[in-house]
Amino acid sequence: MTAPAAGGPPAGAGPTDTDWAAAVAAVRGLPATARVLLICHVNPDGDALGSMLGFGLGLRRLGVRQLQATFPGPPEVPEPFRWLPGSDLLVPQDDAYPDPDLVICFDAASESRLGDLVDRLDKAGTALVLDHHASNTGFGGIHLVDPHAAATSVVALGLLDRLGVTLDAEIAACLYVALSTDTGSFRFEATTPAVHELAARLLATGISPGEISRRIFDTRPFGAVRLFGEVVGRARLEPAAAAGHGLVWTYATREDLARHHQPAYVLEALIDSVRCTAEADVSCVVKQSGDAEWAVSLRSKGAVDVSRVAMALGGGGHRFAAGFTGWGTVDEVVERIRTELPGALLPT
Ligand SMILES: [Mn+2]
Repeated sequence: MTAPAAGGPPAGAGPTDTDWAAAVAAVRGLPATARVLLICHVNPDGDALGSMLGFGLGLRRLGVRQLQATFPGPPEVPEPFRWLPGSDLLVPQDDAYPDPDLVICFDAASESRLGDLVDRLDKAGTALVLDHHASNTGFGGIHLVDPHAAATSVVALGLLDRLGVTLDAEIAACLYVALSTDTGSFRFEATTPAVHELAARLLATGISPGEISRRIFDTRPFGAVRLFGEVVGRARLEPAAAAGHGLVWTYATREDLARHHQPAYVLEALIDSVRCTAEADVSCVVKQSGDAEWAVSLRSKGAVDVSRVAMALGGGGHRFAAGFTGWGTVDEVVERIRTELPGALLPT
């Protein structure tokens, strides 16, 4: 895991006036010929893509002409997000400016989430980081990291406002996708009054929350429905784990995906089908990402700080939603989680 860089944000504190001013100056000071590259984390989710593309549309409104957006790995955007306004900004990572004047990074807690794009941070004239993970390692040059923000899109809109960009329906659709995915459709603890006030601002542009929700949460191929049936059917409940708070977990292999002809992104929603288990505070989904490599998602209902578990195992995230990459067999990965759980109990 990357050590916190000197000058990184102190844990828990949001951006200062100085940080905001530096970010505004970095954008306003761009010459007309500047090349701006927007990047986000690997396996981009609604917040990563929505914040990045919504902000990109804002930059376009400000007159930035040489503008690209990209993310590490294969360039395919998960089907539920392909309609997002601003998707024409996306380029495959190999086509992204090798040495942009400004790089802006969205929703990535550490450089390890940026894959091969991490070199752009070093080669860019200025690197601006927008994020909301408390575990953010402080990489990059200018930090707008607010651990109290429900989504990176909250930070993105804060910067767009300070840049004088007028919110329109296209920008709002992107930011609404980001906000609604990271708050679990406004169900999670992070859904503060400020979140609803922000949602109201976005909805006031005329976007349709019903249509957006249907597209991103409620539309899946039938093969994904069958796949979920199998994978949820093999879930295991361990009531004694986490000092009696309980653990429920399941796993999905690449073979499971192939058998049902499904792309990996459909498994993003799997954790929601598992975490409803009443008898477990902690839920876990282990998804195969390589021969002996697994992408692990962790959720907690409040008794356990799963970001501590994830950080102990090389990942990061939020107190009640975190993840890491595990190696070995499924049983080995789950055993490591079991071992970390008692040390991650929150005070009652
Ligand atoms: Mn996020």
